[in-house]
Amino acid sequence: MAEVVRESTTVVVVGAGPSGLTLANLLQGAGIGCVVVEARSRTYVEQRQRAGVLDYHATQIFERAGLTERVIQNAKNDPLLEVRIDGEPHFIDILALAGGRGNRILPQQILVQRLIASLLEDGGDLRTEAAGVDLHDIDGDRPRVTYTDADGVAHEIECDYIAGCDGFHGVSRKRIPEDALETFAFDHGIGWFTVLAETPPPVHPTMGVSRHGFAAQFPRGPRASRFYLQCLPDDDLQKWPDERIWDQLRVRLGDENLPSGPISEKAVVEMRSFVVDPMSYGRLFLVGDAAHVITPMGGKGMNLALADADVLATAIRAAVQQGDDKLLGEYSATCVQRTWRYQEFSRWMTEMLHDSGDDSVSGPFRRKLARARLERLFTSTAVGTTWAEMMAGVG
Ligand code: RFL
Repeated sequence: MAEVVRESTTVVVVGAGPSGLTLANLLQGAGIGCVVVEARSRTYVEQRQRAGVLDYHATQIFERAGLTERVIQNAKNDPLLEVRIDGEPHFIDILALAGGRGNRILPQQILVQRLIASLLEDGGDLRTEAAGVDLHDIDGDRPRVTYTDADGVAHEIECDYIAGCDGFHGVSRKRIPEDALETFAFDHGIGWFTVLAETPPPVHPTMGVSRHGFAAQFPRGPRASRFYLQCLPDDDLQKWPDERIWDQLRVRLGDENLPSGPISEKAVVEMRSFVVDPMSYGRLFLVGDAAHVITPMGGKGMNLALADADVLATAIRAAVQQGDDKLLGEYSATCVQRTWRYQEFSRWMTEMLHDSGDDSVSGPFRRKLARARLERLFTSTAVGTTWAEMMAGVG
């Protein structure tokens, strides 16, 4: 029989996305042994473009851990959001309304690159290209993670805790007995067509509301923009040639001079939300997208993942260093509560910004309601503050 390399550590982190890498950095900084096991290559995870904004709450996680310089350096503040309603610009000052607690523009792939560099600089143990990752005895005292490395060598790592940071399609959640989890799923009934293009980023993140449907343009580094266009839930990529994309963006964003540029990615994003409760089982703790998926509206997916990682790191620290399991016992309830607050926020924005434009699905009455809601965002400081605090992740 082929030899199996048997190892032991305190925490095995499954998945090297934003949540797994943040958790690993926090544990390593606290002197807690951990091994990160990632199915993909380092190049792959470092190139994966998705989110672009680190909310204030997430910046504070790195600040408290003394990682600001390594992780957030040169990330610009993101003070204003522009909403173009029928072509008319309206600005909302997130920074001022949230009491100076500002978000930072930091593309997800840059965050991942920096977190990997930081982990390795301090001697962290990151194992990429791990095939057939599996979890065993998650409700026993010494759970195990097994995988085969790129040279075909089988590994078995015994540990105290497993952090399932392997995203929505990962293996961790699937190892929890189905009857131990309650699952909540919601289809928002719309689609978002997303395009990543080499087009100068907007001066401010911009959203367009009009009869033609919702659209948005967000910065992704100094030379690129991510665009979103409301579309049919089952829309066909073939029906979106480049010319139609640029025409629709110009109409919906009310900017006939919007420059076009080479498109490097086109995809239809499923506007679905998903939450499991509880987020833990035995010695397995689900973190980030493994436990909940939120639509991109409001930019909370990555930020919720980082918030979970922070809560779990603090709880593991208390358990390992003070023998106190209380926070670990509360991990799921703490994170699930936060998740629902932000699911509600994302849904609020989705309804407000879609229904107030194209009313072909929701009808004229709901369009008027949504417009009233949208107007209040700009006229009521109380509503603006609530909204800005949620954007900053402190609401
Ligand atoms: P990730 O990023 O999915 O990372 C999971 C990692 O686990 C690995 N993996 C495994 N490893 C070992 N064994 C297995 N069996 C494994 N299975 C999977 C994967 O290779 C991967 O490296 O989860 P994490 O860390 O929880 O982070 C979540 C965020 O990535 C996610 O919430 C955001 O990207 C969502 N999201 C956005 N979030 C925002 O905050 N703001 C945004 O503007 C935003 N825009 C987006 C988004 C997600 C998008 N897509 C493609 C889903 C835009 C898009 C288009």
